[in-house]
Amino acid sequence: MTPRPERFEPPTWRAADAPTFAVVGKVNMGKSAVLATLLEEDDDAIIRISDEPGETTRCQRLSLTLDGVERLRFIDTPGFQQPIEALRAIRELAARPERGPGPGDLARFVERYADTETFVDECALLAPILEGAGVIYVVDPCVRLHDAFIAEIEILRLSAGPRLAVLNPKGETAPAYESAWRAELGKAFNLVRTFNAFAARFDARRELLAALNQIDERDRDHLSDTLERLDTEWVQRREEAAELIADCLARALTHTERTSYVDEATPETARRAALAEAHRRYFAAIADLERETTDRLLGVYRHRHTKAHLQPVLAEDIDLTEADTWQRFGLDRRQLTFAGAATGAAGVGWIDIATAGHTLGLATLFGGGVGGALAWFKGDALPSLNLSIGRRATLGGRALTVGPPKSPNFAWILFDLILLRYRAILGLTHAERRRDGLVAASGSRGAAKEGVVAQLPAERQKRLARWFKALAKDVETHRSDGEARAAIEATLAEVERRPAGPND
Ligand SMILES: Nc1nc2c(ncn2[C@@H]2O[C@H](COP(=O)(O)OP(=O)(O)O)[C@@H](O)[C@H]2O)c(=O)[nH]1
Ligand SMILES: [Mg+2]
Repeated sequence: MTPRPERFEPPTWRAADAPTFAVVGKVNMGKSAVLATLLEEDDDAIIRISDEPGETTRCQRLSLTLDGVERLRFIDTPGFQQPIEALRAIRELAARPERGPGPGDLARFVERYADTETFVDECALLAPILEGAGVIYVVDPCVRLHDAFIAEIEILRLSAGPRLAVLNPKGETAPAYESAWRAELGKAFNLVRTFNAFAARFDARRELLAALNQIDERDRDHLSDTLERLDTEWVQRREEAAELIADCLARALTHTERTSYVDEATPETARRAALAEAHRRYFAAIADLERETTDRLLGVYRHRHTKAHLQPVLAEDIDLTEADTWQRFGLDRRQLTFAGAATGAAGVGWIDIATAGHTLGLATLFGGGVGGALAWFKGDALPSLNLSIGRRATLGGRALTVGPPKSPNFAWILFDLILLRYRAILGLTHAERRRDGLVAASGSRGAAKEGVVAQLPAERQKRLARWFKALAKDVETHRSDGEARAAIEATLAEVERRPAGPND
């Protein structure tokens, strides 16, 4: 007997201990995108999402892993190429044609064509289903329901396992054909759910997994347990995020830059130059810290390929005293509210900086080459950052320390900015791969303008204000403060409930 060609050996797609689902549908409906978002996989090398039809030519195994254990398995498939012809072939092969095709005829179809060059994709996508995998059928309800789709649905109806249909609307507007799709899908699927691969956040992911539980009676306990673990892991991530943010604040609020200068013939000139350099370094260090924290938060939420980039560099001639400058950033001076009310606001300069920070990101403001951040802060007309400055004489010269800012608002500005970053991170999906980096808080309006901290309960504001003060006095003793950590965590939970708007 001649050995069978390799592709005849059926691989075992189904996992012994993890419920398995084949993700099927026409090419380009967003099957891979749905899986990328559902499984939080942003790596092109692992899940390829592409406009080019037919890029996926083989089935691919992907897992939902929690605590290092595969809990659910998904098979990404190439998708249907010739559903109408395939359905005709299945009907022709039907054991009892007078009754129409039955479940056994799917196997007959694969057996007949697996060895040929015909229906290659259909055979590939049916293989895991014939092994008993459930079906997740992905369609775009913005696309008209035509005969080829009806043939796909008819083929999938013959499968024996649980079947879920997922509407992934790719268009911007309300899906034009949703009701037609739902009516047709209702005949062949246990459940129909909407899941927008480019918009789904944690709740939507959880709902889709819960839908699997509803349709898959075989594995109900396992799926319930999986959902519980998913929730636990989500809380752990928030705890980790709170720790990173607390650490960033503690470091930023106590950071200083040292410099020295020599008392030469023109000591005042030397002093100014040294001071300017120390200011520049101070702002650069804070911007780095903010960027580093944002990158680590992206990591906590499994965004391995998105980085916190700088915003586009501002024009050097920007002048915060000009009304049209404010308008350029969508700001109205009268609306400039800030947590200052609760924390004892400093002068107008502070409000200016707070707002500019929200809008542009501290990284831009401090690190973005705005003639050095000093262009923003020097001169009476412009806001002043007012860093603490220490001086002492050294051998043959003087030493200077710069930072931290004197105003208590600095902590709130930073905290607010990080919260906006956090919100933007939670709004990212793993399917929509933003290689241009996280652009949160850029030119934002609406909620971002008011910020988050201004709306915190007064009790929590007070608790955090006490912590900020304590840090400034003695960072080592107060760095890990359980209550402050809990206040940050509670704030993160609230931010998660307020989704980022389209402009945030
Ligand atoms: N706007 C938008 N585009 C999507 C969505 N899902 C997928 N796409 C795009 O549609 C194309 C095909 O997606 P892909 O997941 O590769 O489809 P597949 O062939 O079914 O796996 C890609 O260009 C995706 O970026 C979505 O929810 N919204
Ligand atoms: Mg694909």
